[in-house]
Amino acid sequence: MERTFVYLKPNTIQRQLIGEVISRFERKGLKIVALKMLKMTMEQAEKLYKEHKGKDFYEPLLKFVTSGPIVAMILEGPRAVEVVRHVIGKTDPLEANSGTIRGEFGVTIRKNIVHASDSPEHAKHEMSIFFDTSEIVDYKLLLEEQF
Ligand code: FUP
Repeated sequence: MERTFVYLKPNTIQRQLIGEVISRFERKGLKIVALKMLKMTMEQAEKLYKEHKGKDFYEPLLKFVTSGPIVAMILEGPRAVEVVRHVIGKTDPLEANSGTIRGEFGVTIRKNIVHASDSPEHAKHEMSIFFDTSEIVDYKLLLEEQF
């Protein structure tokens, strides 16, 4: 089993798409093991996006992600990192396949609906920015073996 970090961006909350997006992860068979709404601090945003520091989109990106509430979660499942990246689609909603979350609901690259870790190593680091280990719930889904 693998875990990955996901958050719904401020425009997703403003567009009232929280349920719509989360239901896609549930329907895929991923298990939610941590979930909360929060306002990302500038410190959290800087840690999360440190590899983009200096790029032209860095400052507007930080301003956007700290502009309003987000919904952060940890999803668990077999190959969860890759599965979630597949479900959300490519970074630019124009390139994301229809059927993916970004392909269905996104328009611009900055406001691309949702973030998900791109490797198990990044997932561990990103989870630690937003969650204390005591906030992660260990439980079984009765239907887990169906996936
Ligand atoms: P992803 O891993 O798919 O979220 O994509 P990246 O790590 O490449 O980019 C992180 C975030 O920066 C994206 F979600 C949106 C934003 N971004 C821009 O605003 N402009 C760009 O040209 C590239 C990325």
